[in-house]
Amino acid sequence: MLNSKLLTLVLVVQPGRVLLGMKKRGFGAGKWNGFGGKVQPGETIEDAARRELQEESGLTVDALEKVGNLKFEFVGETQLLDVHVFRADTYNGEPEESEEMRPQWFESDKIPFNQMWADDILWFPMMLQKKKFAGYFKFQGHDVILSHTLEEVKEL
Ligand code: 6U4
Repeated sequence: MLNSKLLTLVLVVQPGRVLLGMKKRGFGAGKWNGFGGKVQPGETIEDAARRELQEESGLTVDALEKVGNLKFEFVGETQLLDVHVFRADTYNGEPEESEEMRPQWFESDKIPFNQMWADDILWFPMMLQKKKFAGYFKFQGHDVILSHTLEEVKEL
């Protein structure tokens, strides 16, 4: 049995554009990604998503919509990542660079998938269309997907 680590990922979406952050350190450094991190003891997953978004981008949000659940296995590692993906369509404040992330808006048809996690190009279209999805990805290293499943779901 693999034990799993709960993580959050928030995509801030505006008409025609998406906010991503360049990860400056830690897991996934050098990639553009949504904002998120580990759920802490005593915190709900949604609270963690709000906290990480605020810490990494400076933005606060009222409503977060649950859009996806992605599980990642890395060959040779015993811990599975269980990533809960949220979408925010409204936000307060202005994006600000943090120690961890450098935020930047991207037009929805110019998302830099070649500098993102390899799974993102597969589920971003569903996220942008407000479809809910669940997926499982088996990675070799950080760049190669050996196998995966991904499906649209009614409930998360
Ligand atoms: P700290 O404690 O800040 O050093 P760190 O090791 O940097 O933690 P953290 O907490 O930023 O990791 O969490 C990793 C982030 O990357 C989470 O938001 C989930 C996200 N993530 C992990 N694998 C991903 C993948 N394959 N595709 C994706 N996001 C992923 O889009």
